[in-house]
Amino acid sequence: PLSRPELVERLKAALKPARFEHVLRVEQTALTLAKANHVDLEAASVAALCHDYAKQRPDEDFVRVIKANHLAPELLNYGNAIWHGVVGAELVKAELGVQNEDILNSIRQHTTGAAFMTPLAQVIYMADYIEPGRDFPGVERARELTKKNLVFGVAYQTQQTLMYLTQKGKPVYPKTLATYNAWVPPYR
Ligand code: DGI
Ligand code: FE
Ligand code: FE
Ligand code: FE
Repeated sequence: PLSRPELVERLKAALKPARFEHVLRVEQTALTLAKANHVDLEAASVAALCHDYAKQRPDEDFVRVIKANHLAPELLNYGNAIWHGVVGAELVKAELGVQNEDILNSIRQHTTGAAFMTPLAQVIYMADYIEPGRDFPGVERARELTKKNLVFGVAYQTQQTLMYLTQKGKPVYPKTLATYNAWVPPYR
C-alpha cells in the first residue's frame, strides 16, 4: 500500500489546490473524531485523504466505471455530486491500491450516508461536513452535536441535507432517503 506521503502526493496531483486543502482539513478533523470514538487512526487518515480523490474527474470516467464494474444503472441518472464518492471509490481502489472495504465504503458513503454506517464511515461523513473551512448556516450546531455524540452529528447532517435538497428542488438519491429513515426518526 502507498505510504501517507505518497498518498498526499497523489491527491495533490489529482486535485485543485482549494480541494486539496479541504482534504487535508478533513484528515485532521477525522483524526480528532477517530480518537474520540475509538476508530483506527490509520484507516481514518487514508479514508479522509482519498474521499474526494475523484471529485475532478470528467463525467465520462464515471460512466465508464459504472458500466465496466456493473454498478447500478440508476447511477447514470445522477452526476458528479453522487459519482465522486460512490463511483470514485472504485477509482481509489484501482489507482491508489486501497483494498480495505471499510475504507472504501466510507468513501462510497461520504456524500449520501447509508442506513448502516460503521464508526469509520460516520467519522468520514461528519469530518467532511464540519472541517474548519466549512461555513454554512448550522455548521456550528453540527460541530457541537458531533463533539457530544457522533451519532447526533450524523442525524443532524442527514436531516439538514435532505431539507437543503428538497428546498432547492434537487433530485434525492435513494440512499440519501434511506439514510434519513434510518438515522433521523429513530433519534428525534
Ligand atoms: O465533495 P464535498 O463538497 O466535500 O462534499 P460532499 O461529497 O458531501 O458533497 C456535498 C454535496 O452533495 C452537497 O452539495 C449536497 C450534495 N448531495 C448530497 N446528497 C445528495 C446530493 N445531491 C443530490 N443531487 N442528491 C443527493 O441525494
Ligand atoms: Fe465529496
Ligand atoms: Fe459531505
Ligand atoms: Fe469532501
